[in-house]
Amino acid sequence: MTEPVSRRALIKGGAAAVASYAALGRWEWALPTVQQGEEVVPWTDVPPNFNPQRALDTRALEKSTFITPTENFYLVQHYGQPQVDPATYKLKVTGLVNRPMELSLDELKRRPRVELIVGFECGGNNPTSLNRLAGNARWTGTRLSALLRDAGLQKHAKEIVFFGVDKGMETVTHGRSGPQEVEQHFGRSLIPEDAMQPEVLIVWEMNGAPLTVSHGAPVRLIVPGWYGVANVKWLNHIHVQDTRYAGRFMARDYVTLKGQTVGDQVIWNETSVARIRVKSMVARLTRNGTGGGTRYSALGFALAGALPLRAVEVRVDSGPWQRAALDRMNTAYSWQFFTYQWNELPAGEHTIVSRATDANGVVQPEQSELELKRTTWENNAQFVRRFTV
Ligand SMILES: Nc1nc2c(c(=O)[nH]1)N[C@H]1C(S)=C(S)[C@@H](COP(=O)(O)O)O[C@H]1N2
Ligand SMILES: [Mo]
Repeated sequence: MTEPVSRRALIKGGAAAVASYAALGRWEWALPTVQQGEEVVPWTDVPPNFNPQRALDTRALEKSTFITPTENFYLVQHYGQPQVDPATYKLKVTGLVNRPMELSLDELKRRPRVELIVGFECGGNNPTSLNRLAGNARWTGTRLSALLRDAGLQKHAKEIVFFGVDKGMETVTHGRSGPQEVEQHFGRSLIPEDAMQPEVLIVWEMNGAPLTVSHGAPVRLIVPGWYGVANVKWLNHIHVQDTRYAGRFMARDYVTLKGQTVGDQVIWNETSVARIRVKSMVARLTRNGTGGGTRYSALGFALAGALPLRAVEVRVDSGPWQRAALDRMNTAYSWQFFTYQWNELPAGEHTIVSRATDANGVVQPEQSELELKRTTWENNAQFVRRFTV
């Protein structure tokens, strides 16, 4: 049996990985584009009116790259996209810190610069949207851990809350006080242990250019290994407190309801969407040649949170699971590209599916294994694709 990967090992891996990326300097490594003589086999499971605008979309994928171009990176925001003036922008650090801070964009940019390729998906990504709410980009910024060290977390600090500039009116009903109408900013929180991981970044660049308004300009948080909701855009306030933050996006929205069987009992657990659950999908299928000499090639991506991947396997029709090859351009927090090639395939309708296994041995489940999960968040089910040859 395999030992669970320890947090300690992850911290060390994380720090080393962050350092070595900078040295590599080969970010825009293009995905193996469709080779000469190779043609894309279209999926037959794409709804006819499907809008292929975003991200790792099935039809757009032939042109996709390991790094998702910024204009193709999916977008999610709950209160619209605020315009923030970079000249007057300030990042505030308040609450249980010894030295409260207020940093201008220039002051932030003078801090040690770190680049990291990070892939993530929306916690609401699922097969009905063809799992297209995922992307992989190169982010440039500075470490949150160093900033929090400079601010000096007090001993009784238990929660770091990250607020965006964007806000909306929310009706909050708790206990007997009745509905309360209040204006709230987009907010998400991390416990100090998670916030102090070396790979968590406050970023101002995406793919080598200043963040666009839609992706959080001038500054956003990137929490590698977590679902997209953790990556607070338009970040302008970090508040440290001694109690759990239970704002909408931690405790009323982005909450997974899932039954867990414990002995002969089912515990209905409600948990905040947090670390990415191991997942993969086949995104592109191509063929080369004709007749008996045809060669098929499947390409897909996997996400395993902050954990390394142990394996990705691919299955065609009801055949055996076969090991896919992981791409050498993958890095610790990027999405993980995989390929699988084979020859024989009779004319007709077929299916192809992949399943990833993380370093702890957790295997991506089949949809039927997620029966006790009643909310659509965190759908990491194996995604069966259909095609005809
Ligand atoms: N301030 C703010 N940050 C936010 C959100 C938001 O609504 N407001 N949406 C979150 C969600 S749910 C996701 S999936 C990611 C999407 O990031 P992207 O639009 O850059 O892809 O941003 C997260 N950060
Ligand atoms: Mo999301």
